[in-house]
This record gives sequence, C-alpha cells and structure tokens, in this order.
Amino acid sequence: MKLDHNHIETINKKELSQHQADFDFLANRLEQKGNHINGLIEKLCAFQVAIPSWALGAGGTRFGRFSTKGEPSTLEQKIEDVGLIHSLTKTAGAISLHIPWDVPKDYKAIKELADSHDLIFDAVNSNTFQDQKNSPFSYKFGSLCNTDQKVREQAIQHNMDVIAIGDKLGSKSLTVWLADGASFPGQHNFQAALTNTQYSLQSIYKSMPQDWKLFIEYKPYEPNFYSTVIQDWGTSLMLANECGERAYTLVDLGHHLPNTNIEQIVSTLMLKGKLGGFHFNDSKYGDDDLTVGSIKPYSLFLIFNELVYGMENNPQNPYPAWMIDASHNIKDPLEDIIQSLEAIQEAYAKALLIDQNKLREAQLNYDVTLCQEIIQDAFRTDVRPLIAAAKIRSGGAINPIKAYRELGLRSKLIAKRGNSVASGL
Ligand code: AOS
Ligand code: ZN
Ligand code: ZN
Ligand code: ZN
Repeated sequence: MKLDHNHIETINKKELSQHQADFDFLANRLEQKGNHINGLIEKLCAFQVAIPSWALGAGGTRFGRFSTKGEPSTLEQKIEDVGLIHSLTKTAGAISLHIPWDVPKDYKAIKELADSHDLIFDAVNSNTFQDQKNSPFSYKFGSLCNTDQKVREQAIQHNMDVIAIGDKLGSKSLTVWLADGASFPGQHNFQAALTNTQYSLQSIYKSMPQDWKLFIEYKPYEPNFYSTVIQDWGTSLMLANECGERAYTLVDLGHHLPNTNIEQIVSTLMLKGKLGGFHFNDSKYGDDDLTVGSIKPYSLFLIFNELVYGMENNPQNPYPAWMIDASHNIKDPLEDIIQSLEAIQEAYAKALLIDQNKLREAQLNYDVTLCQEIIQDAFRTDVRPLIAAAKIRSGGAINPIKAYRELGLRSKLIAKRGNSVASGL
C-alpha cells in the first residue's frame, strides 16, 4: 500500500489558509529576532529519523499485548508501514532492522521496495538477548560477557552475521544492546564480565567493513535487576575507546536512572567525538518507551540544545544516527510514531531558535537570569507552523495525524491484512 501524493495535497488544501496566517505571524516574529526562516525550514526538512522494524505493531508488557489489527507480519509490510509514515511526515526516511526478526529473503527485492518508498537502511540491530532456534548455546547467563567461551563465540558470530546482512542492504552501522548482567549480588565477577565483553566487542569491531560504525548502547537495569555489564555512558565510552575510532556510544533516552542530566552526557560525548547513535523515547520511571515528548518535553528540548550545539561546533563528532525506540501498548503504533516524529521536530526547531551568540555573551557576563530567558524564550515559542512549512515544502501533510485519520489508513490496513499481529517481539 502506498499513498498517492494527490490525496495529501487535497487534505492540505483545507488547512492551507489557516496555516498561512499562523506561519506569517511566526515568520514575522522570528525574522525580527534575527532568525533566517528559510535556513530553519531547510534544516527541518533534512532531519530524518529511522523507524525500527519492531515498533510497527502493538508492543507488549509482561502482562499482555493488545493488537491494533492490520499489523505488518512480513518485512515487506513493515517497510510499507514506514513508507506510509514517511509520506505523511517526510521525516522518517530510514528503517532500522532487527536480526533475526527481519532477515530478508530476497535482498534485491527488499532494497527496491525500500527505495520505492524513499527509505534507506540505517543501523542493524543484533539480538543476543533471546535464544534463537537452532542455536546450540543459551544466553540465559549472558552473551558477550559469558564465562563460557563457546557462548561468547556464538554471540560474536551472530553479530558478524548481522553485519553481513546489513552490508547487503547498504547499512553502515551495527547497534549492540546487551541484556547481559546479573540479577543477584555475587552472581557475577564484575571484572570478568566486563573484560569478556570488551574482548567480544573488539572481535566484532575488527570484523566490520572499514566504512562501518559500531554503536554500543548502555542501560542501567532490566532485564537484569542487580547489575548490567554496560550500565552507563562511561562504561560504553570506555568500551568504544578500547574498540577503536569507529566505535561510539549510543544514548537511549530511557536508559538512565531518574533525574540523570542526559543533556550533559550528550554534550560530553560530542565534545569527545563519541556520540554515534540516538534512541528517542520518553519515560517517567524507567525504560518506559513512551511516545517522544509525551512526559518531559522540556528535557527533550534541552537535550536538543546540546545536540544542535554539538552538530555546529564539534566536527570531531560524526553526524549521529537518529532512531525512535518506543513501544506502543494502547495507541495505534503508526499514530504513536507520527506523534514521536512531531515531538522530535518540535524540540529540534526550538533548539535551533536559541540565539547562541547572545547566550554566550550572557554566560560570559555571568547573567544567569538572561541565560534562562534566552533558553526559555525559544522553548516557549510555538514552532508548529514552521514544522508544517517544512512538511509542505517536502510534500508531506500539514497535520500528519489528521491526514492519517482522514485517509482511513488503519481501516485500509485492516481490510488488506486482516487481524494480523506484528511478527517479532
Ligand atoms: C532495549 O532496552 C534497547 O532499548 C534496545 O535498543 C532495543 O529496544 C532492543 O534492542 C530491540 O531490539
Ligand atoms: Zn534502545
Ligand atoms: Zn530500551
Ligand atoms: Zn526504551
């Protein structure tokens, strides 16, 4: 299923005059403040976020799973879903695959399909947190950290297989998230677990093609509740440094203990040229994987302030790989992803409004009040007309959620696919 651009245009027409009025008002205010509207719109158009192949169906908790129906059951259908999201938002130009849940059968056909939806393949994700059919060894007591060399070798080989699959699709990076850890004190020798993990990551790193990057994700707890081997950004950074130049830390917004200053972590990593990947989501308590911007939009904005600063001032840091890593228990997953994309664009646009020169001057003058005024003036600006203008320019919908509903896309998917439930998790 593919969206006809004319249908989006027809829906946009109904919104156009109101949009124009809102946009003119905002553009006028921003130009007066010294912003260049065209440059802002161009940056918003260029900002693309990968959608993970596992986020297109209803997620589950350990208590149950409620399907939205019409969910994609094949990789082809998952690509179709991301294609729909991208047609409406024009900000989801990439898909991130999870192996083994999404191993392509016909690589050429899959590449062509993605291409026809204007999608590229971003980072591929390995899975050593579940036992795979036909695998001789279990990951019950860890994968890359395991005390048994045979288990480690199996996990290393799996990562190599994932790299080979990604390579055939044009991916250029591997994301490693490990569930490895201990649930009880005394279970692990911490030093042995860390050392094994380091050696395993080093072998995976060495096996990557020369133009590939390795992203090392960290997480303080879950599924292990006493310790995680790669528990925080410091451990991830240390391991990335032990691997080499093309190994980086990946920040997942949900992988921090409450009240952690994530924007400061982002800033430090970019200064050191080591922020490689990013997983967007939101949370109140832990790794809640809620819609981006649904709980702490101000934190998201402060994080974007550091990302924008880093992108402009840290040539030592590569352009990060952006991905949404959220899970949808009660909303239509496609609507939920669209809301996340909107929140990301909003935080990005607001961060772009911050007058960096004025802020630096205020900082040097120790004018703390003015520093806060400058930051919050940007945050309080309603930038939605700017985002809509970017959508219009790139051929998306002024209001993607409204368009998704008016076009009856979920009913169409259900009509085509029936009550199917997404494969994967
Ligand atoms: C798990 O908590 C991590 O966020 C992972 O990035 C991801 O959700 C998982 O790897 C799915 O494959
Ligand atoms: Zn993640
Ligand atoms: Zn997570
Ligand atoms: Zn998460």
